[in-house]
Amino acid sequence: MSPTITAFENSPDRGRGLARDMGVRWALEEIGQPYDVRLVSFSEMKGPLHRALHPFGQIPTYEEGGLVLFESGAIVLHIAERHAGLLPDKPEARARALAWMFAALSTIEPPILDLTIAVVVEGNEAWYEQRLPLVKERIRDRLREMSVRLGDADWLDGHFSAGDLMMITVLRRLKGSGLLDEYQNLAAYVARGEARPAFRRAFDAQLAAFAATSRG
Ligand code: GTB
Repeated sequence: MSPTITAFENSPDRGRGLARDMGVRWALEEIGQPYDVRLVSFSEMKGPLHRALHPFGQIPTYEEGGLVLFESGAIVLHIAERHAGLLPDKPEARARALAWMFAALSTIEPPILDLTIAVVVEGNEAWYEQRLPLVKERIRDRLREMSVRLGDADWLDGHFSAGDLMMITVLRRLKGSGLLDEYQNLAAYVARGEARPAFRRAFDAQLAAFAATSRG
């Protein structure tokens, strides 16, 4: 039986593949696992049926037989652990790929989320213009470090892994800020991920869902 994931019925990213179902879709496409998508509205997300799947009333969720998961990182890890292709077989390389997954979510993503919050929520505050450069500088600090580590490699640790998938998914949220383009090798790294056929399929699927729901 195919797993079912949830995604926004009408994504605020307008089909740019920036919501967190994108990484899950990409992981499923990488391993060739067909999946169903249930689109949920904001009010459904906060209702009891969805909260039974997701304690915080968010997307994505993942249902597979009796298993229900939330948190995109945990879902990608679950998928990667059960299918070949997203995690190396050798224990040490596998541990390093997991470290990059965690680095994406707990080291790189927080300052990026700060920027989203600053722009979306704090734009009218008197101190917004003063704070924005500080928020951006914290992102630059991390990008600089990532850029040095990646160097001229294609992927973070040899072959493409769930670590790259998570990292690229997180870095894509900087699209539109111009920050990623300040680090040529990181911009190329993200473009390399986006060029993968599995990414394209996942992206096209979420875009088609957005187009269908926003049409009428
Ligand atoms: N840590 C959780 C995970 O990784 O799964 C976070 C899940 C989460 O933040 N989900 C968001 C959500 O459900 C959607 S993806 N929000 C509704 C709510 O909390 O009430 C975040 C997101 C939203 C919009 C854009 N965008 O417009 O570009 C990008 C990302």
